[in-house]
Amino acid sequence: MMRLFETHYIRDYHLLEGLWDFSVPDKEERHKMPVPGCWELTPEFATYRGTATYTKEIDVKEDGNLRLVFKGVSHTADVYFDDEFVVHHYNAYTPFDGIVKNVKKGTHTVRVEVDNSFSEASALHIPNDYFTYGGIIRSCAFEMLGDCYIKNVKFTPVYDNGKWSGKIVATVVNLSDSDRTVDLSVNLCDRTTEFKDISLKANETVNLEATQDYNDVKVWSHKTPNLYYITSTLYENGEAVDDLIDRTGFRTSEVSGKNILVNGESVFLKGFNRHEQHGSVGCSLPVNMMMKDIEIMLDLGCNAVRFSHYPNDELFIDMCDEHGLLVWEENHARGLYLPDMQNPNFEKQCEDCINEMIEEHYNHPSIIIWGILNECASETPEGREMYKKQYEQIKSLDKSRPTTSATCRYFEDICLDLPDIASVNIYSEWYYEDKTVDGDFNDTISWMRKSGAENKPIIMSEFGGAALYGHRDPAHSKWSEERQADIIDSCLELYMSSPETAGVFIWHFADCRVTDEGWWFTSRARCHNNKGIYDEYRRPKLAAEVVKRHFKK
Ligand code: ADA
Repeated sequence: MMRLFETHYIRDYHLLEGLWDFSVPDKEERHKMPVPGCWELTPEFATYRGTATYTKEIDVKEDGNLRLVFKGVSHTADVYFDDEFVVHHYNAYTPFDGIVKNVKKGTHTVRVEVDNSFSEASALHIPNDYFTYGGIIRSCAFEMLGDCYIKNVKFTPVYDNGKWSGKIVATVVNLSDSDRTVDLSVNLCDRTTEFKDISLKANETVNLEATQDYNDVKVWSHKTPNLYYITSTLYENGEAVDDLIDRTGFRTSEVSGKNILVNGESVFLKGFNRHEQHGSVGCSLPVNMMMKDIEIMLDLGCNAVRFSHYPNDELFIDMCDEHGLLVWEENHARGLYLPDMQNPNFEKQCEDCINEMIEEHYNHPSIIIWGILNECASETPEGREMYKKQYEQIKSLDKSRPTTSATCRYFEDICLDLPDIASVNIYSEWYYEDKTVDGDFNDTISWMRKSGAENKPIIMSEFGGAALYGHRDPAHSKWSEERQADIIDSCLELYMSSPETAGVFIWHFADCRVTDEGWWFTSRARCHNNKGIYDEYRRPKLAAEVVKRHFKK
């Protein structure tokens, strides 16, 4: 399942989910591997890190151009069609596609060479405080296209003087070697926007732009998550040849002084950091498990969620759209020091990640904040240049959402002036035993207010402590559920009542598997980050009730 709704009625579209043939180098044996899925679920590959080959036969019913779409392959993919190379992609958490022209009717083979190993070639997936799984972890499909097709339609809602309008940017592609003339209609809400007589040269891609007024619009907000379909249809000689259906909402997201505004109203963000991971299925969650996470968050009184630390499966964003959870989505980078950021592949891999994230997730009303570079080298001049470049890149792609980055470079960060929102991760009473929640908070806020975040919203983007599920101790010792509940209680009590904060994101929703090497191995019991308010199977720890008490207040 790619999305929670039909995306095409005209385009011939086939999911590639199910069992694929799977093999690893130097082993004769072939396996069947579920797609989407992580190979770590198969006992033989529970700890396998390296390359693997996935193959699947497909039946093409008519001659045409074929498009392969992958929502996530962890972490590097080389895709072949009948042994011919189609596309290379890096990053487990962003989608990509590849086109094979003039495919003949009949049986063909799709092969994906997958690699999840760590090396200099991979600047973002490194041994880290979460696990880089292996496999085709998200949905994939093939589509049959005619000569021209609709690549993307992006909608930006605008609210001005009591009226809604919107900007439409549509991308149309001519795959053929001859010039073409097509028409495009984009239907949204009560209006159809027509683009007539679009001239496409051979193999040309064009962007079309229009603004449109909309009447009788029901706004999207976390309280009223009203959604609308954007139905785009492409015509050639009067005949409908392609379509693309997406979903959006009418809402604005901005900052004003120390506040975050959704549709002009100040909102205090209450939520969790969430890794896309589950004890039973790794990083490839089926719809029911994603939905359970949403239900738990809503039950606790959350109105927001931060995707730590990478773009999520779009199915989960669809659910956030439907249930009114406000989303902070960020590019993929966690805890990188300057030498990590100086990896020759780092800048390009970040740039690709931002492009793919914004291009693909642009229309989701739930996404109200774009984030970058969690806990990276924001204390260095070289790091600052990279932060700056990434914020600029985001603004060049989308001016309709504020930006942020979560820092832990206390008293040293030199990047707080760059984003629209300043965010800080503090682990008072956990890593810093000598610091009280109060003292730590006051010092941190007054430093931020003097260092670039004078008059902008501040989000407490991470805080918490570890507890081993089921470990109860009347003495409230560290690693007990009681101690974790105490830390969460004092943090929420203070952060949620302070006029200085615009939101809180608890670290974190559920325990997650981490890399079992180096520092992660020695500091993370069970090779898990145990600061989840739930364990990796979503069993609640004592702190869940504490969160609910504060969030529902
Ligand atoms: C950091 C980081 C998280 C996690 C957390 C922790 O703040 O952003 O990914 O590693 O620390 O548990 O220490």
